[in-house]
Amino acid sequence: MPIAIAVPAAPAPSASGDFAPPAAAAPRISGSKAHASPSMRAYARELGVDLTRVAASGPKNRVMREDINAFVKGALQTPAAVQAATGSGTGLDLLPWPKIDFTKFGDIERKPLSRIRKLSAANLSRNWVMIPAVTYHEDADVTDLEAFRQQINAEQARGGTKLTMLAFIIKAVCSALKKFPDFNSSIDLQAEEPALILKQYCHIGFAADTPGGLMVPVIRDADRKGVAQLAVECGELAAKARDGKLSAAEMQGACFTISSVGGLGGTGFAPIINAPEVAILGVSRTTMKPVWDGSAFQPRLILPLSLTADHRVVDGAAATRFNAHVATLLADMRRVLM
Ligand code: CAO
Repeated sequence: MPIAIAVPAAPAPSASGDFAPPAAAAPRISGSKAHASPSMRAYARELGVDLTRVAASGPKNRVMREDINAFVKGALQTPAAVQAATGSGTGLDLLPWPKIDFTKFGDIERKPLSRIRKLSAANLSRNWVMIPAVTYHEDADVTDLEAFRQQINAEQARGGTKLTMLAFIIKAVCSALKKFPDFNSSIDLQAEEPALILKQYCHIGFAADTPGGLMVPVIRDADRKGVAQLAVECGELAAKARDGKLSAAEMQGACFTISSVGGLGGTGFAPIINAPEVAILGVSRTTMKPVWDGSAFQPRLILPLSLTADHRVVDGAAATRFNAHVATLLADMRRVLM
């Protein structure tokens, strides 16, 4: 059952990502479609700005980057926004960000934020603040899966596709999303009657570490693809992300995201949900651990899974079931066929 939540009175990005400032700050261009270049449309989308509300200053009433910036600044300076930011009992009552002259304490270097980092900072902050998220931890025994993966990779060492752990995890997640459809949804709180939008498709995003910052390419219809194809597509998309060649379309439409830091390390972490998705799976490094089998400790390869889920959509029992199911599938991938 969707739970209605109190949204601050201040202009804030909504669950759907649209920036909805009060009417006073919003010069709507009545009856006309905003005139803007594709890059300005992309910029407005990233910030959640409705372009029809932005006053255009460019030639032929074209919306410029400065117009979008001015709009956002104006919206943040409305009395409602200031009131919420400064503490009225209705907002977050946050202290202003500390303004510190660090040179008082020693030498510093000022490094500008990359474009990706600026954009992801805005999205991550919104998602962190607006989603009541809880992280659930589970261990998956991937001893047999890793042995199988190594065997297949050894067999096709010359020229074949290298199967990655990530590709198997995507496969298992697709299967779990079919069994637990609420995890493949988005919450619509803007409608008169709040509802869940259940998706009949299964596009999976995965976090890719790039020199410019975090990017999330999306594998379309991952549920219809085999592990080898998923491994190939992950490799291609991750390479494109690192080369800065991902198109906007290749980063859109994900139903669920996987953030795997397993190749780097980690024993567990709490990933931030990539709104409007309702859950994200964090994957850390496999380690050999002693597992009690009822009569003796056995060395088993354990993969830590950390599922962060939106508590408005899925409660703890459902999240734990989902996580446990993914772990069961990874322990015996034959179950994906069931
Ligand atoms: N445990 C142990 N080893 C693992 C592992 C795990 N869970 N996952 C991968 N590895 C190993 C792989 O087996 C590989 O070793 P071999 O070459 O010997 O087989 C090695 O780590 C490197 O793997 P990889 O990183 O090239 O490939 P991947 O499929 O694991 O990951 C990608 C691809 C794109 C997810 C990864 O490159 C990446 O960018 N990870 C970081 C994601 C990130 O930043 N997340 C945080 C976002 S904020 O929430």
